[in-house]
Amino acid sequence: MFGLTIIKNSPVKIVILLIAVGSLVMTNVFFHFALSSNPTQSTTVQLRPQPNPIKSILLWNGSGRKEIRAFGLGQEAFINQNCTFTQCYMTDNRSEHPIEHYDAVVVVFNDEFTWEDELRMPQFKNGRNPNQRLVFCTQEAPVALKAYYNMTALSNLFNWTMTYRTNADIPFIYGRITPKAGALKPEDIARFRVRARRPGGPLRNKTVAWMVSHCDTHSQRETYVKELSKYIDVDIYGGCGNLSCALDVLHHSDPQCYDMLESNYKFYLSFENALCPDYVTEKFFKIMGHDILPVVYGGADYAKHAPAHSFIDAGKFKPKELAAYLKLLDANDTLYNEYFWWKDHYRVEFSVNDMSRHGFCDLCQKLHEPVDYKSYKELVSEWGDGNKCKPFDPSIIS
Ligand SMILES: *[C@@H]1O[C@H](CO)[C@@H](O)[C@H](O)[C@H]1NC(C)=O
Ligand SMILES: *[C@@H]1O[C@H](CO)[C@@H](O)[C@H](O)[C@H]1NC(C)=O
Ligand SMILES: *[C@@H]1O[C@H](CO)[C@@H](O)[C@H](O)[C@H]1NC(C)=O
Ligand SMILES: *[C@@H]1O[C@H](CO)[C@@H](O)[C@H](O)[C@H]1NC(C)=O
Ligand SMILES: *[C@@H]1O[C@H](CO)[C@@H](O)[C@H](O)[C@H]1NC(C)=O
Ligand SMILES: *[C@@H]1O[C@H](CO)[C@@H](O)[C@H](O)[C@H]1NC(C)=O
Ligand SMILES: *[C@@H]1O[C@H](CO)[C@@H](O)[C@H](O)[C@H]1NC(C)=O
Ligand SMILES: CC(=O)N[C@H]1CO[C@H](CO)[C@@H](O)[C@@H]1O
Repeated sequence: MFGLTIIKNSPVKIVILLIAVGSLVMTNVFFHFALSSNPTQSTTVQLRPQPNPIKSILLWNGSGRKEIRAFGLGQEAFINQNCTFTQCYMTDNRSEHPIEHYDAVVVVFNDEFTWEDELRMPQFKNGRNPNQRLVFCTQEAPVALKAYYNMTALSNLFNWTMTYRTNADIPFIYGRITPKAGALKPEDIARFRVRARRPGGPLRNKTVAWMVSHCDTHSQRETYVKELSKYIDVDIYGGCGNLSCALDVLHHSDPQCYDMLESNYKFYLSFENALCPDYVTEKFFKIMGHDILPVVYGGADYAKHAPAHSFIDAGKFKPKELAAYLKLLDANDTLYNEYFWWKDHYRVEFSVNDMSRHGFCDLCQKLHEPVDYKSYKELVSEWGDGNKCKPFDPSIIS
């Protein structure tokens, strides 16, 4: 858990707060006019101040990254993305207003930033605006960030987290698998599983595929796969193997690659590069969106992210046992097909657009909730040296 400080409001503080909030509401209303280029609209709003003034968000950095860029900027982005709350305005232009002006400042943390400017934290020359939220935003695992940031130096700075963690203030997750029509009852699930056993489905004569570009990882998935491939054929695509399916394979974004996988292979290795709590990425969700059975290896509790009996957890097997189990499923369509029982009853979201839309729509909504003071005393215990990522367990291959 993060060191969490909720500032309790004494009655006197509440009065001060109300005055502060009141004046801020006015400032925001006028800021709203400033944004509007339509003079008649400004006049109307001036006479009838809106109950929900526009909340302003500064994207401090990272606006060039695809998972951020996918959302867009301005207020139009919130409207075009069909957010429930559209009364927000987002910019990545640090010169538009002094930093303390914004209701939220989003700082993106990433391990692919190369310029010093991308890694630099905002400076508050005029002091912090006590009502402003500084948002720690990342989709990376702590072990990836460690080399780039000194998390110890980021104490008492951030108010909210926007990450893939289940305890994030604003969920920024790689995908979601949701029932199409309400929760399913256990008896429905049992019935669907029996029905899924029927023969059919594509005839595929290859077993295991893996697309991978990072060959030396914290999770040492490569060690597991090396052992696994002694017992079953594993076709490796991308930078770490000798197969390739499209130029774009490194970015896992070419749809043709997925069509190729789907028509040739029965299993796909959705192996994460780090074994960290809740860290389950598009490597899993994207495969769940296709007709191929994922074998997972990661630090998340996958049962929280996907229906029962919809994936195979490599962490529960030694490589040799896993190979034997995959061969059993390969030889028995009844058993293999059962893993697809859920397909007609759930919707899978896995795209960068979905991730971005949910994240920023939720951020806007949360900015409209009553002010609840919160700040992270430290980030080290979750995102720095104290992170809960597990090292590779060598006993799994012995
Ligand atoms: C928003 O809704 C409109 C109308 O239903 C639809 O055409 C559009 O694709 C939606 N946009 C997104 C990003 O979902
Ligand atoms: C950023 O905002 C400043 C001040 O409004 C403006 O002069 C400048 O042109 C903007 N930059 C971009 C890239 O839009
Ligand atoms: C990280 O920041 C802390 C606190 O500001 C400082 O004491 C420490 O020396 C820094 N560590 C490194 C490696 O720079
Ligand atoms: C696998 O199927 C492909 C066509 O789908 C076929 O060309 C190939 O010969 C088959 N390989 C084996 C070993 O059966
Ligand atoms: C790819 O590598 C594997 C083992 O490393 C080898 O058995 C296989 O023949 C290679 N395939 C090609 C097409 O070079
Ligand atoms: C496949 O597995 C099912 C369920 O365990 C079993 O009833 C069936 O006999 C198996 N089929 C073959 C061909 O082994
Ligand atoms: C955000 O965190 C800062 C630093 O801890 C704090 O001073 C400020 O009151 C917090 N603001 C909100 C709205 O929680
Ligand atoms: C990667 C990225 O988007 N970096 C941006 C961080 O924010 C500054 C200020 O808006 C931009 O100049 C960088 O390009």
